[in-house]
Amino acid sequence: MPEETPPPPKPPAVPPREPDGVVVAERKAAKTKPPALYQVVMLNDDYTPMEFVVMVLQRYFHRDIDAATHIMLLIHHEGRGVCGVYPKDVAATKVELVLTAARREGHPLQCIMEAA
Ligand code: TYC
Repeated sequence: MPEETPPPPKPPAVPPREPDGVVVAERKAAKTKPPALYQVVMLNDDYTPMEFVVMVLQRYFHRDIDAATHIMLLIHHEGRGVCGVYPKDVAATKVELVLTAARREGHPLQCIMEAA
């Protein structure tokens, strides 16, 4: 019975070479996508002081006093408002920071993130 011949070895994965020895680098299309964005939304309640919400918007969302007051009043009247839009991990960190600060002061402020 004839012996089976093993399959030929695979060629090594090296970049293609021109006859003159020049290595040809192929440009691949970038596989990275822009990060998914999330909006951080603050909800109204009847107990958290307006001044605290304005402070949160200034400290964690880098709003000046006028913008922070505007957003706070919008939340107060509409029930919710967008504080900012960020990549997922940044949005999650901001929610955590806001909730930690609110609980530390004994406020029931609610802050969530939603796909933008
Ligand atoms: N409604 C609150 C009050 O009258 C103020 C407030 C604004 C609370 C925005 C939460 O996300 C909020 N003291």
